[in-house]
Amino acid sequence: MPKDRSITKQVPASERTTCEATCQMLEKARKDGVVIALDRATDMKPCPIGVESACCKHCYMGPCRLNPRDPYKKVGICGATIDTIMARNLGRNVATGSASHNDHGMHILKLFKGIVEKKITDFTIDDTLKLERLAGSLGIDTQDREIYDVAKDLCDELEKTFSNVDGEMPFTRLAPEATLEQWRKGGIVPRGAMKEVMEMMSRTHIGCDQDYNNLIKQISRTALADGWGGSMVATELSDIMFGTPSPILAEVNMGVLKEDHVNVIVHGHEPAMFEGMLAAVNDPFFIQAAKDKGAAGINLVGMCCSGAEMMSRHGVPHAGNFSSTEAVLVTGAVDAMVVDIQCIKQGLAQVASCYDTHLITTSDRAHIEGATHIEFAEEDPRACTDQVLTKAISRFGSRSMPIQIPKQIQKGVQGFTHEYIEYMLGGTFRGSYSPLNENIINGRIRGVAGVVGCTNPKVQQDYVHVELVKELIRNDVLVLQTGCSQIALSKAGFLTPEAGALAGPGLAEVCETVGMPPVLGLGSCVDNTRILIAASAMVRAGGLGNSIADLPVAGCAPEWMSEKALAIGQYFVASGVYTVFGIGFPAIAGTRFHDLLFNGLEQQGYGKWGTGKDPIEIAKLMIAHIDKKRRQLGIDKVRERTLVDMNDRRAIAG
Ligand code: NFS
Ligand code: SF4
Repeated sequence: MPKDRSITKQVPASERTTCEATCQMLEKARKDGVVIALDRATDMKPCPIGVESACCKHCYMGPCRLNPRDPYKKVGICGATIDTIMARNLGRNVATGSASHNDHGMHILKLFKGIVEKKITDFTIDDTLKLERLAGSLGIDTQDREIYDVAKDLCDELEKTFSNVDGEMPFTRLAPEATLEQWRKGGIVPRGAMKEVMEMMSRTHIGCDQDYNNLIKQISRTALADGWGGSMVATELSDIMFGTPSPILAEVNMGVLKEDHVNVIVHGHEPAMFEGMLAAVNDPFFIQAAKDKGAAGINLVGMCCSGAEMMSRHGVPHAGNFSSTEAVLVTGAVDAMVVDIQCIKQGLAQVASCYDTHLITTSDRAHIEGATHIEFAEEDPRACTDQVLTKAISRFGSRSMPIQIPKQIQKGVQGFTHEYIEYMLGGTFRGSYSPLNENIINGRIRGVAGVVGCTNPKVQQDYVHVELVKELIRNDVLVLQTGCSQIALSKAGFLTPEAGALAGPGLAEVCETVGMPPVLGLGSCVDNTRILIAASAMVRAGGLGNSIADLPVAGCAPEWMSEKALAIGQYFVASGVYTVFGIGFPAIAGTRFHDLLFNGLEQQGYGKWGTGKDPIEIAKLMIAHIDKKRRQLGIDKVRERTLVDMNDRRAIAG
């Protein structure tokens, strides 16, 4: 394999990350002469034209580069304007992101179908209650029927998510009526995911759709086909097959690795392989095999999104988020890292080879040069998992590397869902979103924010996530989290009821009464759909307007990097949510397309985009939006009164 070229620029490791464990491993990597993304990012100068999406390579007359400082001075050789170019670029980003989540969702559906048809026997239906509830919500008859018959109908219905060429995608029925009407009026109700992604690609070919006002419709439709499509299928069916999470205590950060155990990390996005690994590591045969080599046992640990899912469902420990995946190998303690699809850095292969770790790819859709490929098939999971364990155990037996495991470890409550929020706030007998709405209306909770998404080595790892969430809860904003952001806050200790003390007086009171953290972790990135369903439930519970766009809520991906993040951002915007991206946004401020995204869409009745770099600045934008929505709902005054009352009471008590 070609060696990583050495880098020329370096800054102190502590400037690259606020995660202590990752920092120690970055320092060790440098000593060991190993280069990881956190250092490569310092050395890489991003293209100033590309960073603002001012170039096009959709045909070979170009690539055409426009001047981001004077974007209307030139057009592409075909005559494409800067607005067309930026819209087409965003369209293709969103198409890729939506394709990724829909590909994931299709695989989950295929597994579900295999179970229903009894062709797959290693997995089963775990949550029959959720199955019936979901089927019922889609209009499938569940009365006095065999569970497998209901499941079969659900399969057929959900298949339309991907294969429809017209009509409306099944899960769009779960959106509030006014939101769905808004989509209908705008001509953006998604039909089938394959249709939307294909049309997005076709419309962005040279010489096709060249009006950004028309392109944005397909961009939204393709994004909605992700949020209300493949991602939602993935989450809902994963819950049905592997169990709907409920709050569970789990450990996070590199300290979860154990020197005296065989350490196996699973890093990726599809839960089936991870579930298969979990079954295999509990097999007495392998536990004995590990002991025969002198290990105390086998330690299965997750990373990134499937890690977040396994942590939520089963309390499997989690070693860290996207920016820590190379760093964790530097410990020398990882006997095997098993990966599947998405967000797997190719750089892992080089780092793994330096530390004698087995890097094993398992998906037919994602090989990595230099890694060992052991394909995972749902029909026979053990064929893959057993080979992985055999390799890991043998590597433990012949460990030659010095091992250094950072001590950092943090306990937190994981595994919240929209179902659990309903139950937790509403109580066993009257599970409902009304108490949440009441607390919003009376001002104890100012609003709700979704803080989600990646880490990006362009900025100090976890810094923007943590500082932003701190500021939001301080201002009585309840925070919902997923993905790598949730891991950042877990590491920082915010997913504990004790963190309620860091919240503003209103939110702190609610947290104390209910016994919940001010920051609720909902799982992986596809689980962002839990936020969509929670928002829809809030609308239905009443008192906060008719559509998602009316709610005092806002979203943010503070350290985003992936095309999936853009697809998610756009489906939140199209669903009515103000969505702020940290780091930057691939469009030039001051252009017409930028104005459409950051302003025009809201005027049309959707949400809108925002961007900011500093966490406090981002928090201010989100809170200002929440306050604007409170004003429009006529509940702004109540909050002022409530908080005065609170202070008065405290003064009296003190
Ligand atoms: Ni989401 Fe998960 Fe992390 Fe970002 Fe990647 S792992 S799907 S894309 S980096 S949150
Ligand atoms: Fe240039 Fe137009 Fe070709 Fe894009 S499509 S590369 S703007 S000529």
